[in-house]
Amino acid sequence: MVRLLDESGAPAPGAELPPPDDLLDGYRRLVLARRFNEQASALARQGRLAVYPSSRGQEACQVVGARVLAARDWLFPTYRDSAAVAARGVDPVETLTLMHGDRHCGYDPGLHRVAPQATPLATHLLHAVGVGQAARMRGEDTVVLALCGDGATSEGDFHEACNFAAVFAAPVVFLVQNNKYAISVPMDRQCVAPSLAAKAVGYGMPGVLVDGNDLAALETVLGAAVRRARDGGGPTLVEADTYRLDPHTNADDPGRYRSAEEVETWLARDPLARLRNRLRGTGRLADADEERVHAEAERMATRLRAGFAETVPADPEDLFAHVYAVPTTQLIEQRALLRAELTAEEAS
Ligand SMILES: Cc1ncc(C[n+]2csc(CCOP(=O)(O)OP(=O)(O)O)c2C)c(N)n1
Repeated sequence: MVRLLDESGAPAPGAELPPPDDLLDGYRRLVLARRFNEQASALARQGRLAVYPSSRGQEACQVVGARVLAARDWLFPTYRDSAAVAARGVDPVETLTLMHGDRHCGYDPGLHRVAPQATPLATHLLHAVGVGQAARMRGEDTVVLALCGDGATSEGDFHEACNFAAVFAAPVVFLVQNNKYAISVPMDRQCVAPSLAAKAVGYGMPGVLVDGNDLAALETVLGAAVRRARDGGGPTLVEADTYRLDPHTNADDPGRYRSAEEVETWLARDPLARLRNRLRGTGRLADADEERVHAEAERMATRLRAGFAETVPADPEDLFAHVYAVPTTQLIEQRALLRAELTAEEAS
């Protein structure tokens, strides 16, 4: 496993770290992502968001895409990757529009080069490969970073995306955030290969296992994979060893499938504390820097609270409005049933 900074923030022997200014920017992004996760989780608890799948603990994986991708590249995120979307420069309120329960993703994917967050597991990996391959056929040097979880690697779509990308040398980097659980399903019920990165051998592409809580290692590994894809070298499968500290979503009770001790173990590997220790220890992160970063994070959190302070009444019939251009007979029947029930309820 590639690791450049150990859990205390000390460099591994012989480690070539990214330049200090890059680490400092990485730390700023980690603090923003952590605050984003905390604020979004609080909004979900208050009923201001319909749901929030938090990436607390996985922030290093979330923010590194923003540092390794160029403006012309594409990010393909899942429902877990709101912090990655925000890190890419999408307005935080627009980012959470989908989690608020709206029918659209809240931002312009073409403008930001960020696909809508995918809820169906792994389907977006095929879209990512298609976008990468199309860009290549047009002679562009665009790279696509496609995110997914460990559970998604058991889907047929994951296999098809990896195989197609490898055969056609599509400019795609697959980043699997192995956070150890697919809701309640642990890794040993998901896969018995030596690692998820090892699956790359079967597709004929490089596979790299990296410490997903070590921003320096992630930046180095993903940076190299992006350069390789841009230079026509084809895809790379990167597995990031990380952990979801929060429940799967606000509707999950993780106490039913994992121990408090296990969570404690991973709290000690926190990606923020590790990088902070390194930066403080080398004198690169002064008190004033910390204050500035935390003030920026608070401004972002205030903006999120303001953005979701109002509850806009929803029309229940909207459920049927954007499914098909021409609604099916079943949908028309269901809409009539709902209308009748709501009218009867109002009358009683
Ligand atoms: C095709 C499909 N099957 C099932 C689900 C239901 N589902 C939602 S999240 C989830 C677990 C996914 O785990 P993983 O890929 O490890 O990602 P994580 O949530 O841990 O980030 C499942 C099975 C789904 N969204 N899509």
